[in-house]
Amino acid sequence: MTYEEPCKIMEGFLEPEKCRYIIDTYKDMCKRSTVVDAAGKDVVDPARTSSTYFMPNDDPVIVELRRKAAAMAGVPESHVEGLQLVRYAKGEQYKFHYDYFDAIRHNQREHTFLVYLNDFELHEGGSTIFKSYGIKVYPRQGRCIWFRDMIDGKLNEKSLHSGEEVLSDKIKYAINIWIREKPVDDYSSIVVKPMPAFPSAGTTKATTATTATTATPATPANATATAPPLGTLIVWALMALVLVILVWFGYSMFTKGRIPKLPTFSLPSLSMRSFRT
Ligand SMILES: O=C(O)CCC(=O)C(=O)O
Repeated sequence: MTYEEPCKIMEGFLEPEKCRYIIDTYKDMCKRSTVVDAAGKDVVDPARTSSTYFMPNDDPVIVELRRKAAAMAGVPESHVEGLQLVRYAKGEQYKFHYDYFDAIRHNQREHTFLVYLNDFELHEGGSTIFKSYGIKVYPRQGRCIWFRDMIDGKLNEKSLHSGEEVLSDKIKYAINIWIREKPVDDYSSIVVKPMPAFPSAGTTKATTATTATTATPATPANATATAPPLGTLIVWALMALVLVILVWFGYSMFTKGRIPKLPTFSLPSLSMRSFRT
């Protein structure tokens, strides 16, 4: 099966009993959804009011879904992110957005597979709307939409989409399967690890365009200056001493052709008389 523009809609991507299993097993794990902000940080945002949960990769149903999506996209399974269960109650939605990142450009999302786990009728809301494509897809149990976040190495701006507000008392459930350009566990290419003394990425405030132009102090305010331990200082001092002696010996051999004479120290001669009583 191959991808076709603008997006591919596949019925029966996941069997009904597996859809039911995912809902029953993981629905209570969902917490308020976040979005990735311009600095690459997960933040709560009024644009996305659903709840979500990243499901375990070793669940056999999840394993099967990961393999299936990776095979269709023609990439190794390592490019698939953790699968995210999405849950919308009445009044919840996800306004128009892209699935690709603004901040993380070196391992972008290339594909999205959105799998619906239950049915919604026209009057119940909960559809997925693609503005540029003029498409509104309603949830059907097991239906999957596959769309491209990148095409030919470029961000696909036509992939702008929204999760329409749920209008009924029914809960909408779906699974996000996002596939990246590179293996997802290659964290070294995604996150630059902070030095131990520096604040961790999770506690850093997002930098706005205005503050970004102000000079950055050479040392972060809350970096702690730690002196090397005493043992290290002693080893350094001994190594410096050995180095001085070697240079001195080398210099003497080179200029005088012999090893240097060690300085002699003579104690002042003590008068016996001073011991007399
Ligand atoms: O719920 C939907 O229909 C869309 C979900 C979505 O766009 C997302 O979670 O990124």
